[in-house]
Amino acid sequence: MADDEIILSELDDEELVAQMFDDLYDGLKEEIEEGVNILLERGWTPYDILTKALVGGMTVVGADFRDGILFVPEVLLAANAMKGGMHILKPLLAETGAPRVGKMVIGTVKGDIHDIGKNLVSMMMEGAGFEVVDIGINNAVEKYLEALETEKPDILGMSALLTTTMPYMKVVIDTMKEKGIRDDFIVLVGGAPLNEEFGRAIGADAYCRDAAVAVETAKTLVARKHNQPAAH
Ligand code: B12
Repeated sequence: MADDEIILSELDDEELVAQMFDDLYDGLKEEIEEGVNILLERGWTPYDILTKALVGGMTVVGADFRDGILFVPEVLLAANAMKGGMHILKPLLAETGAPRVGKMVIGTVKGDIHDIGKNLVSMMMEGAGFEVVDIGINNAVEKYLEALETEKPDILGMSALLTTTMPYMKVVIDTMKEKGIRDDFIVLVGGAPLNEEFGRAIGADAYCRDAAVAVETAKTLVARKHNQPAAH
């Protein structure tokens, strides 16, 4: 091993990102953290590292999981390595010092434990100046309602990665309607199996395909909400 050990800092940017894809695939958390730090030292923006090195690598993992080449334990290791990298980037992304533009409560729906995408959205929203309250994974409707009541956010964000859990978003929205509070909040939904049509069908304000779109959509809808005369 010692002879052919790869020294990450000796690779050029392109080779390093390719190596990080491999390391993410192999679930090597320390190597991913080292790679992230090297790219930061080389002047890469946190956003580029996140999207080009980490999310890019996770896409490869996702494809092989889908095709039955990787299994849950390996994907868990990859997810853990990804989180190590995200942990370094989080404070840097949130560092923009932008004035608070709004508040969001975000959580993954009941029955679903996928949280990487949700965490990424949280990080990017914080970086754009939003205050984010993350209520975690596997949230029943009561948890969402409780958070809306205590936190009084502008936005509710829901994440689902499984076709079996995405219908639960409608349960949450329908319950909000029953309680007469649906229109008090902007509801954004996301997750790989969703699409715009689904978002419309369940009564969300918008489906966002990635974290960058989530930030843009949130800004637009919050500005619109604040410019509206108060509801009577
Ligand atoms: C990592 C992973 C896991 C990890 C999760 C670790 C973790 N802490 O999150 C583990 C191994 C635990 C796991 C478990 C399972 N998984 Co899984 N998993 C994945 C995988 C490979 C990657 C997901 C990911 O993190 N992507 C990277 C992030 C950045 O992307 P993202 O989540 O899509 O998020 C972006 C957007 O969607 C959007 N977004 C996301 N959420 C939100 C929310 C809001 C409000 C907004 C605005 C935007 C937004 O912005 C994000 C950032 O850009 C996907 C494959 C895939 N292609 O998605 C399968 C996948 C989702 N899993 C799948 C399956 C089947 C499972 C299991 C049932 C496997 C099993 N047999 O046990 C279990 C289910 C456990 C459960 N009850 O939840 C299937 C789902 C199939 C389906 N159609 O339902 C997939 C698609 C793989 C496949 N093709 O078979 N999984």
